[in-house]
Amino acid sequence: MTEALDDSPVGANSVIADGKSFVFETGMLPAELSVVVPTYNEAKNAPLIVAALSRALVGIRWEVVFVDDDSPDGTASHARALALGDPRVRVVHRYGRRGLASACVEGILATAAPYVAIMDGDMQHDETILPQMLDRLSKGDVDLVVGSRYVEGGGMGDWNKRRVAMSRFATMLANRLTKTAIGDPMSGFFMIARAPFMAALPGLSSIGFKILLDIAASSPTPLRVAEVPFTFRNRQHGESKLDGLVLWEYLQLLIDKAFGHIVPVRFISFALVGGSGVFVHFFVLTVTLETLLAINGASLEGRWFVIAQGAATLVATTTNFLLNNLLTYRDQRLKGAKLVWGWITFNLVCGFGFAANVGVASWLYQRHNYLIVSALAGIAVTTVWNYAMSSIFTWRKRG
Ligand SMILES: Nc1nc2c(ncn2[C@@H]2O[C@H](COP(=O)(O)OP(=O)(O)O)[C@@H](O)[C@H]2O)c(=O)[nH]1
Ligand SMILES: [Mg+2]
Repeated sequence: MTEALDDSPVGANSVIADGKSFVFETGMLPAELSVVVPTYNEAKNAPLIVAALSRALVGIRWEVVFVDDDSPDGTASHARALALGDPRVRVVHRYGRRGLASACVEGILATAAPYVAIMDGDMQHDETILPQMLDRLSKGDVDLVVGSRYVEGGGMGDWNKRRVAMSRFATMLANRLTKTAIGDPMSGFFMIARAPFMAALPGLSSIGFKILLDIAASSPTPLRVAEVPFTFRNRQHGESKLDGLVLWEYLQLLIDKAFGHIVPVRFISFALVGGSGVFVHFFVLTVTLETLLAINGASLEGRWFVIAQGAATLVATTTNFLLNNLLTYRDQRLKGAKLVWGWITFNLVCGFGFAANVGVASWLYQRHNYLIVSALAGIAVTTVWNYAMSSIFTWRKRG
């Protein structure tokens, strides 16, 4: 491959990327369009996707990048088998991590194509509009083309009323946040040029499942947007991965976009869970103490308190651990034996955190005598300590 000189012909065997024209040997042309497909348990759908793209993208140099989070149904190895028969198929296999948005980002970063589309791996998105999207985008006057369910001609398939209403509400919130007029900023089906994506990259939260919203909100300049309507189809095989907690993920994304530059959203989540632990603690403490006193009478009250306090601490630490595993570290959720080991390290971390709490609070109290200030300082130190240490020892990122 050689970089084209100004006077060299730009024809079918050349590609323009980063403002430069590259000329290729015929038969070695790289993709101009990369379709990034995040997958989790889509083994049966993967071949359908490849076949559908082959039909829809005749005359376009395309590739598909499946980004699979080590699906239990073996989607990644199915996709690799497809890739052995068709060089346009590529696979990014992630291990020990989950997340739709981060999968899309890594898929886009794994290709050199000047135009990238994001499309679901369950055949719900209508691949036949991809050529129209590419046509629109390659004119160069827009950064982004959204496959939109709301503009005229678009449709929702057979979504139920509640889901449509929820989606419209989320859309309204999103438009406020991005200050970009996208008819359907919640759409998971869109095509973007490389440069505007790279510009948004440093600001991305990569939390949850609304990657388009994330990109639009992170772009340093408002994205120039066009929309192409499509009708949402029904999922071909398998089931939806988006459960009740997607609302929580959406909230996390909004919080990160609003306050993420001040404090990490994970810390906010960790602190909120910690706050819930206080209620759990007092509830268990009261119930245990009342029960012990009712059974044994008021004698030895001091000893019953120690037992009740110990039980409350253990239960509250456990609920904190489980909630953090579910909410704060949803993308790195521990399971099975790792869950047990995580619980042990979390207890150890919190044990030291508790010692630090008492130490700092009593030190301050002895010097200044401000009860509430001392207590709050102790709590703050513990929260930061527990957060930092559990992120290292309990939910350490596997690289
Ligand atoms: N890599 C990856 N893909 C995911 C994850 N969760 C969902 N997906 C994929 O994202 C797409 C949309 O998810 P889906 O469950 O169909 O959501 P729904 O259409 O809103 O019900 C599908 O292709 C899923 O396989 C994830 O954690 N990691
Ligand atoms: Mg789907």
